[in-house]
Amino acid sequence: MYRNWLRKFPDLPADFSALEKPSDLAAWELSQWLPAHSFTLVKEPDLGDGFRISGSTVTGGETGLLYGVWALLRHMQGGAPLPAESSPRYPLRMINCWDNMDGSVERGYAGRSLFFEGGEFAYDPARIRHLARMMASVGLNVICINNVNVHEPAQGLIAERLPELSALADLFRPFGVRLMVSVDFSMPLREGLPTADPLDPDVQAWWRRTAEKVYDEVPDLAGFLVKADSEGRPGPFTYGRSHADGANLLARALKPFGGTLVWRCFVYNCRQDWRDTATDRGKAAFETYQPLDGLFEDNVILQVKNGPFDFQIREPLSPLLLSMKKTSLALEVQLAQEYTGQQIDLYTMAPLWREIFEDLPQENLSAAAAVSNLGRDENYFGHPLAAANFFGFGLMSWNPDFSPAESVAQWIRLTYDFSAEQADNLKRWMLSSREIYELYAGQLGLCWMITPHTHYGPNPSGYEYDLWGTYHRASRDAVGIDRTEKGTGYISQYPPELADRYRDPETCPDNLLLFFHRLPYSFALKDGCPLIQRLYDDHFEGAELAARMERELTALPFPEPDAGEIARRAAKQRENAQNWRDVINTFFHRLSGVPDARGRKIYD
Ligand code: GCV
Repeated sequence: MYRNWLRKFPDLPADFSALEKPSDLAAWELSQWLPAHSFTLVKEPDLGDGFRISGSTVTGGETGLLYGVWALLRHMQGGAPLPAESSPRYPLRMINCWDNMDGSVERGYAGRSLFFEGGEFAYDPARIRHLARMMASVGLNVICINNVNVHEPAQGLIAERLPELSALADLFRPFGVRLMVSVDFSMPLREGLPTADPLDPDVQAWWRRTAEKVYDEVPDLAGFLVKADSEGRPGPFTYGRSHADGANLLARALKPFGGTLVWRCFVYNCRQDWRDTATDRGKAAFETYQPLDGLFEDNVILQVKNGPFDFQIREPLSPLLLSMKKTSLALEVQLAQEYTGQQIDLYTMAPLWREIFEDLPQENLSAAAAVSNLGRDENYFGHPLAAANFFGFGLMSWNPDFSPAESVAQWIRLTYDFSAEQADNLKRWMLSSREIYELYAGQLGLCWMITPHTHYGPNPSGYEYDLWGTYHRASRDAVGIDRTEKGTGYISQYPPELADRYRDPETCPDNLLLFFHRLPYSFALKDGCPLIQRLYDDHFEGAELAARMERELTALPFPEPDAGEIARRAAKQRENAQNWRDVINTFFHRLSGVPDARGRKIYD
């Protein structure tokens, strides 16, 4: 079996009868590596996920022992610095799978579902255990197995499918990984009630009974995840109720069992008229949730995407993450490279998360969630190097101060037997891959130049006259959207210091300029370069770098099957980058009529 960064570790045993809990597994992992007597494991339940390593003793809670052992193993095998003690910043470190029970994966780029096929549970227990081991090795502790768009028969996961859910939970349990399920807000209707109104006593009783049955079968279920009133999903708005009413309904049902209700804040009008320039989709989440701050039960976590839109190449931090002082929050990022090359183009995310975490107040952030990039492909991730995103997310949701460079270096050392020079070369390309992608696929904070629906490849007018609220409004003279108070007013959702910084194009960082401002093509950027010239230059440079990256990556001695997978993807990325360059440059050239100052080829 393909083992990713665990390839140098021994196989898991076939018989798990003696490995029921994380501390058992901690002892087993250690015994494979070190003579049994050289390390002692001491359980100190109060430490929970945390651990201490001193001399030849690892002390930790039930799960802490397993994380402590993995810290030790990553140190020995991957050269990671060994902490004397450590505990995670966020109690919940979650992977959100968007897997459907028909076996498809929404926005999945690594094959079909690892859990489902043909409307049924269908998995290889050995692969599930391996996935759980990968999660444990980097401190991840929750996996939501089904799509937030809950299509039948997935509603049944909390009804007639409970025994199967329980069997899957058993596989994850020894690794300290708890299951979560996405549930449909209108579930009571499916079960014969006339309404799903959160204030209806019968509906409340129905959810309480359901939670009881669920926890009878899966006593350590982490909780429910809900996408409501979003992109056609049912929700409390149908009944004229608020999202606090909706979330609290489920939270109260889960509370007696210690369950958490994770409620996504991806709510916006997806039927906008492009002619309406006053409505700004970016404002929607803040407008819906900020007035509800303080009204949620204490086992509710509001899960907020990192930016106000939808995992675009560059977005500012969502103002909602900066403004909910009395509510627990989860940061949601996307490992699946929906808008960032779909696990064909190389796009290493740790530098992006560093920026996000740097700006994020930590006080009420209690969880980090990542939309999964997993699938049934042999290597789980499609692009072999996309595994580093899963790995890095684990390390950075344990410790958001973790260095992106160290996370990538550690992953390379664990995964490949490279010389220091080869490893450095790979690390350099991985760490610059995000900027390279940004150069050719969307710079200066310009969003939505992508092909609608598939979200792959350039199509600068594709979303422009559509109903999704996704516009760049490029014209003959100018491009971008004025989001200051003179425009849509989005900027006023930020705390004053940040709003001041973004408001003035002179102080707004260039990489977000067209997100916040509508500017003429002649506008001089910080280095004096006219905006239109920067658009051209970046696209030429991005395509050149993608070509160079292909040459250098394919010169590295990757083992098979990685070598072939990487070469195929790097060649496709080179073609993609050229296509983006030509389509976007021609688009702006036709609009503006401004020639490239350096006389390079732009198609008419
Ligand atoms: C799961 C975007 C994606 C959808 C996804 C949605 C979400 O709109 O394109 O596929 O649905 O985000 O995050 O809920």
